[in-house]
Amino acid sequence: MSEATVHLGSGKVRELYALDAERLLLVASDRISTFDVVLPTPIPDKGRVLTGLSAFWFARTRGIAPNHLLALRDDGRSLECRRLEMLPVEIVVRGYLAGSGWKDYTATGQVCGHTLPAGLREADRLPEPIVTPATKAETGHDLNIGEDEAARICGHERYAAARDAALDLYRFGEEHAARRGIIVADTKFELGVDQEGAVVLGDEALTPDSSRFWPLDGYEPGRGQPSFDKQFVRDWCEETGWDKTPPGPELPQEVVDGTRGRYVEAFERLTGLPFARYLEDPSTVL
Ligand code: Q0N
Repeated sequence: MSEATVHLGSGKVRELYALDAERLLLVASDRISTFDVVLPTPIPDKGRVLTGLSAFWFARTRGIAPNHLLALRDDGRSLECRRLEMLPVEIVVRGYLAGSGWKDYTATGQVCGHTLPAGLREADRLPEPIVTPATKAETGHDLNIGEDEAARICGHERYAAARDAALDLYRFGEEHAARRGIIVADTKFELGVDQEGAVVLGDEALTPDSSRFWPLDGYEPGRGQPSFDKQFVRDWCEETGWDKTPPGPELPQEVVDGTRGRYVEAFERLTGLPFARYLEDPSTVL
């Protein structure tokens, strides 16, 4: 990495640096988290898979919404990005009934203020995708809020632009992925505002870390679906009897290898490119 690169912060699995007044560097590590805990064992190339997928989507969705991508670095795990003023809410789009959405629906028939038809089963596809904004709570956990509250926080016009962009991006990604055997059950977008006041897509987009990916093969509503990428890790962690508080367990080699294979498979299915070609020349995804 270059000269005066200032570290701005760490996410669970990514690092953020300032390059200059206008540009940031987002670096994806090979760390993996499960049940909200970062495990001590990395998954080789996971950061490259996520960065390559984000860059792929950014390049293909420019016409749907502008995004912060300036350059994909030759290391395959770093994105140079435009600095934005980030909106203080995350935009979650859900096309299927899973996770907290399914929980809320069973209790109230609603998901974050959206009334849904009666009789839906766990993992069912929704009649239309819905937007369920969230804020970062003090604990670092996401707190679901209504769209009305998100509009008050962001400003009504900015929120409407962010919501419309998020819905269009999800519809594009979900359709593309389904044709390649992956269900994008839901996904989280982070958007910001640029110097000209335009609402711009930031962060990562439509990756397995920011989304729920399910294999289309074997999809069966009425039960929880296996995670496309993390199921081996979750299953193995459950078998060990780990109580899901830090520190997490070291993963055995077969779980590391199986999980790396799933990330690479997601990359190859979605991009249509051999991952080996990405490693030789990351710009092949652009
Ligand atoms: C920004 N976050 C939260 C890396 C990701 N383009 C941007 N301009 C200004 N700020 C941000 C971005 C972006 N993307 C986004 N923090 C600052 C997500 N981070 C968490 C840490 O890991």
